[in-house]
Amino acid sequence: CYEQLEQLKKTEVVPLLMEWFVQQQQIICANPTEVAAKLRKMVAGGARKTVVISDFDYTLSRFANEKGERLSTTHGVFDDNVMRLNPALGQQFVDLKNKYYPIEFCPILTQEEKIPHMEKWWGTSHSLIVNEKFSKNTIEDFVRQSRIVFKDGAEDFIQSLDAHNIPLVIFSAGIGNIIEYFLEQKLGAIPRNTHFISNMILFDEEEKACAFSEPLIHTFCKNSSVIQKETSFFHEINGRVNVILLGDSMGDIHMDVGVERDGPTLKVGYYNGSLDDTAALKHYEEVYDIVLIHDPTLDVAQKIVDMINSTH
Ligand code: MG7
Ligand code: MG
Repeated sequence: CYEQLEQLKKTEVVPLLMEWFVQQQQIICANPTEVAAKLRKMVAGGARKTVVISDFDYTLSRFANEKGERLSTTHGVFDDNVMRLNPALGQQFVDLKNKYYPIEFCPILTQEEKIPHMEKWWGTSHSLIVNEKFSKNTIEDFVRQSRIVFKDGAEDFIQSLDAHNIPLVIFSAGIGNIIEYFLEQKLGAIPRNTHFISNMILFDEEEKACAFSEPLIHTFCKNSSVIQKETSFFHEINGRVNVILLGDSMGDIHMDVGVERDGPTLKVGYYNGSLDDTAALKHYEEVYDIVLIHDPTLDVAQKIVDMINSTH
């Protein structure tokens, strides 16, 4: 009975957070009862039972700057920098993007129809990188000069997860090395709690790009099929039954399926599309527990994590 009372006290903070959600215009929560139930379980479990699985491009990183100009994805780092150094090659990257980006977000094609195109896009783009034998140093420089920008509060969010020993799995169909270099440049080092499931550029002994890791991860295969269970961090997330999932695309909603457990996944989705596209927005509301409209911050995820931490 005493224990039950303690649990109850801990979960008393949930209604306060729910109230805050309701007050924020950019937050849509289609089923508040379900969200509150998930949050209560997460608060009761505490930091020890929690893992954060997050996308990187346009989730931890910003979609647009204050002027509304689109910022860069991890792959986009090559479009911009190569255009500057070798316009003919740069144009090839840009042509690929102009051809395949509309297919990725086409509302008519099914995922099955899109997959071969995505494989072609990633495959061609990775071949260009490998054929050019970019060096590790050059790529680090590209990242330094890139238009990848952290969302407001992302640094603090990552550091606070580390401080509370909550693992952060960055699950990205982008390029993992670019994320690593970006974190090193912004945070000084990669926090111990942070792990990557992504496409990694492999370097030869002269530190020149020579291949990409397998299996290839594109937008529509971000699920257990590409997660290697033997990865060293898997023991670390074992027993962490409560998942906070952060994403911005429809391809991000199954990032938790590789983790075996019976706890809840709270899905927080950034919607970067047009507000006029009511069908797309509705779809986001159906698949994500909490939808954040054009939100350039990590405030919501931070508040959830703070709440989980504060009660233990
Ligand atoms: N994305 C995927 N590829 C490319 C590329 O070659 N260039 C650019 N600019 N973007 C690319 O993080 C995954 C996101 O990265 C984009 C091969 C896709 O739009 C994908 O959603
Ligand atoms: Mg993304």
